Amino acid sequence: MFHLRTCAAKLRPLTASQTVKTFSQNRPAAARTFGQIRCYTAPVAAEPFLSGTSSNYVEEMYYAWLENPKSVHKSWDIFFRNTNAGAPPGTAYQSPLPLSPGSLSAMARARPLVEAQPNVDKLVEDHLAVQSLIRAYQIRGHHVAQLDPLGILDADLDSSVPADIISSTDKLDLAVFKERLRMLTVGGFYGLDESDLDKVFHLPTTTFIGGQESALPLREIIRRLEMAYCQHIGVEFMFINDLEQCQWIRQKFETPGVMQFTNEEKRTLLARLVRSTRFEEFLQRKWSSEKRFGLEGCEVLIPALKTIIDKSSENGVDYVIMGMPHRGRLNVLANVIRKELEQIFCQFDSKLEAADEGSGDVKYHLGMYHRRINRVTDRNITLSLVANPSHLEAADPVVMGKTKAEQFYCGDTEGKKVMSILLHGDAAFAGQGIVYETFHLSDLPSYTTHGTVHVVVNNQIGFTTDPRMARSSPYPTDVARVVNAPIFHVNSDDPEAVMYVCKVAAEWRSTFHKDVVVDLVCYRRNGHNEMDEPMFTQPLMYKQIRKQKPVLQKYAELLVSQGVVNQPEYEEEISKYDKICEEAFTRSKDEKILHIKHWLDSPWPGFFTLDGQPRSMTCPSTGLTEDILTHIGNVASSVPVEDFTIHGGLSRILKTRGELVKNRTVDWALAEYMAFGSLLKEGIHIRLSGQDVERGTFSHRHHVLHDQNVDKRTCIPMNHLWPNQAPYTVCNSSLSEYGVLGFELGFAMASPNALVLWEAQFGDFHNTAQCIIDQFICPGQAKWVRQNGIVLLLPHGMEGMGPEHSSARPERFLQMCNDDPDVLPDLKEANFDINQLYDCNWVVVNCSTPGNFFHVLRRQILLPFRKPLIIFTPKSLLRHPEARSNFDEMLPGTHFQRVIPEDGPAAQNPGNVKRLLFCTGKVYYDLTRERKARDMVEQVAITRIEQLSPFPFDLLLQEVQKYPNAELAWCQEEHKNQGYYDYVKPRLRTTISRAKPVWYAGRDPAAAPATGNKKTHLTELQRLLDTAFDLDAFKNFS
Ligand SMILES: Cc1ncc(C[n+]2csc(CCOP(=O)(O)OP(=O)(O)O)c2C)c(N)n1
Repeated sequence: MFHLRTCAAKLRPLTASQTVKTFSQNRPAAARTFGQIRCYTAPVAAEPFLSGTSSNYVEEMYYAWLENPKSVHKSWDIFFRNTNAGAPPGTAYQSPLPLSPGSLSAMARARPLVEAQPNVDKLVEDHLAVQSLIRAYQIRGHHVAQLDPLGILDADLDSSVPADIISSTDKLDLAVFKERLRMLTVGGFYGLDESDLDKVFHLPTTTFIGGQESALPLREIIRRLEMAYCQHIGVEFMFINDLEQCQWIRQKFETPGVMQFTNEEKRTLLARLVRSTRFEEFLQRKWSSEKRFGLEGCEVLIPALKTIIDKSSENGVDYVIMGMPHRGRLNVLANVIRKELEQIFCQFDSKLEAADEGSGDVKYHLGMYHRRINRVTDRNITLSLVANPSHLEAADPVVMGKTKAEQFYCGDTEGKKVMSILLHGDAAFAGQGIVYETFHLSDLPSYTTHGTVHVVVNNQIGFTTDPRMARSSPYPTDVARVVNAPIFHVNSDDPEAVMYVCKVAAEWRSTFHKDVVVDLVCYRRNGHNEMDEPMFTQPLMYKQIRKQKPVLQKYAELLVSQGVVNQPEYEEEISKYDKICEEAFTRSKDEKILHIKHWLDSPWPGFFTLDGQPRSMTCPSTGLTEDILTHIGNVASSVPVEDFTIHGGLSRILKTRGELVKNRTVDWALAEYMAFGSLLKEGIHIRLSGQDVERGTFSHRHHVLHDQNVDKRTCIPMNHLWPNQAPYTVCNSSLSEYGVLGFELGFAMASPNALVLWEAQFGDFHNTAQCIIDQFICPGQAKWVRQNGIVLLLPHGMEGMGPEHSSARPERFLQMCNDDPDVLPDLKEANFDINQLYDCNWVVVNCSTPGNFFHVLRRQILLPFRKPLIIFTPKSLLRHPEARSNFDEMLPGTHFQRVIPEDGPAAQNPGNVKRLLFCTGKVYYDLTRERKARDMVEQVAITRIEQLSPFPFDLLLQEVQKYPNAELAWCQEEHKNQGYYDYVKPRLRTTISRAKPVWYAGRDPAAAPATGNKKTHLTELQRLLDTAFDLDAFKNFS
């Protein structure tokens, strides 16, 4: 019975008892956080006899009446019936008739206002219906929000109104509204009818539309839901499975009157719109035939971004890293980052000479870094816009990685100081898979940046493609739903609504530290660029656009009509900014030289000289003392914490490591350990990321030990090496190459004093990250004068594993090297090797010994500049008994060997050598084995090229000169059209002034990198070895 009472009390429409009862004690904890205690001012409170002191009595009467209407006095019975039937305020109560003779007949005359018997089932149903209705608006209200400023397309690509929403597109028109309600009633969806509109319903705790009220008439409930969810803001959030977060959003959008702005805020918004609009107009006037990818149609982006930044700055953020595509980029540089206008304008002058090295990039790709005072908060803020290629969305993970690094370096473990904002186009956001990959990094412990604010410039077109042909999802933003990010769609012709959602987005990020999306539904006033004719393909849309009043004009008129500004003030604001532009334009004509370095997104203060040059052009020895090697080796073969049980198999691995150390030897894993461990000692942060890198795909690394008895208890011995060492981060990534490599590239951008490595599971998987390699890593410095020392570890080698998992495609990396195959550099130049490294776009190596691997990793940091390093790493050599290095090869004074010359019997009597074989990587071990088997150690010399690019012309010339009677051959295990042959051959020929042929011993050309048949693999291998050691093999070709 008690249960019935409680339920009934909750679900029934408002009763007298509820007029005086506060429900705060019944609310869940989340509601306590957000809810205000409600005081009931619904119509029945107008009943004259109700007061606080009578509340308990009334309540008791009510419960008694619910159980049995006859148990209470007739007057109460009438009162409760009237109330439940929705009697107007003050009319529910009818005074009881006097108990006098004839009173029975009088009593009989005292009829309730509403005759019907109380029908609890109906009341419960009605109340449930209202709850469902509220929920329907929360879930689907955005589908009917008026988001398109042009009023022609539906932002969700669907013009229908959801069946469970009473609204229509003409929402506040009562006639339409009634019709809709009638339809829902006839269809039986809610079982409500028009007469219910004035009934008062108690509001559930999951809505804030009541404000101070806990109950409202249905008509008002609907009106408020419409105001919250169906105007110019469409809120998508009900997929979030966290009650607190949902309540937070509901409160932000449902609370009546929440979207209020002061006059000061409105004036600031207008001034920002003036700048945004007049900047584009200025460029259009001065350079009408230049591409600039203007913002016209989404001018509100500038105040939107500034609001996000203001609000974030207010919440403690002092560094914002941004990434964005072409649209509006110059405007963002000018009016958000505040790049000097003359620097932007002079980019339009094609006659300016570039002062910096490199090929440069078009103006709407360049990055920027600027520190200034935020005028609204009066706090310092640093803004950085990351340079990006044309490849849409490719910069997303890069921005995230850089943000993570900046957070890491300033100890901002919760993202309170550094944050990122990513801008997107609607077509690109929906179409590019990297967006999804980046979202999936957003909440991973080693990749999270604690929330990114995403802003979509949703101009409802992608170049010439209509959104109905560009995506299958209702909105372009649906991808964000996978990480439970709330999505705020907003009509960008309503600047105040835009400001509001931006404010909420920034607050969301600083409250929950999770991603959030602002979808600015706008239009593109011009073609894709200023030269394009949009009427070819979107005639109707552009007819409408031609009629569309610019948002600045609309908003200015509104503020003038509200008396917030007057016309002269508005015009003054415009001429003030126009003057700023004109003056900057005049100054820009004085610029004679274009400095791309002024457009650097990540300066490395102190690393270079003031002129941006390396501090030296030498590299110290990369060797280490025996003590250091031994210490690292010992830690690498132990468990440096107490009471930690590791797997038995791992104990054996560590024991073997210990024995290697005792024998002053290293294998691949130990060499890597020693390189990392020693750099950590020198204060260099190391970050190794990629799929399964913690253990290592080939189970050789084991940088994270797992306690076999305690769940999730781990130990990273590398972090137990030295008292004041730099931290070591090793992290298994999500199964993404594009996203994760982009992220690590961004991480490496932030500081030169970190060794950042990305390892592919197998080298061939790098091609799903090809865009990062092609657009950033290979040409990054040339385009953006920005160095980057990222290291790619790409397992590579033909081991009979089939076409996949074999080749890291060295030919592709080598084909992209910028050194000239036909020009022999000046080999006598001082520091030839370092100069070569300085001039190259990246370094490509394939080490055949662990010692050389150790040196090249250390050299990466000891060099006075940074270059990307591509390392083809071995698989079978990880455990090959000959692939070991002695400590002597790693002691002080030793270096990375670009070439490892023959040092066997052939080198003792070079004049007798008939053939000099050049090779790289693992095939060296096959060649030496075969040579020994054939007893040809005197006749054939084998020289390993460890650094393929930049090509070691100097050392190879020495090698060739040493064997005057030898014919030269290049041997590789890769197919002829792959591997290194096409890169090495012309360079070897240049080295020897084309005096001799360079023969080829290797597999035939092929489409696939390797055979899928193990036996064929071995046959092919034997054939290439036969060729390599058949001294007559090339006779017929001479
Ligand atoms: C990865 C990639 N594919 C294709 C292009 C060519 N492209 C340049 S802009 C554009 C349309 C982009 O549309 P949207 O993302 O909606 O941005 P908008 O130009 O409308 O602002 C296309 C297809 C590109 N830049 N990048």
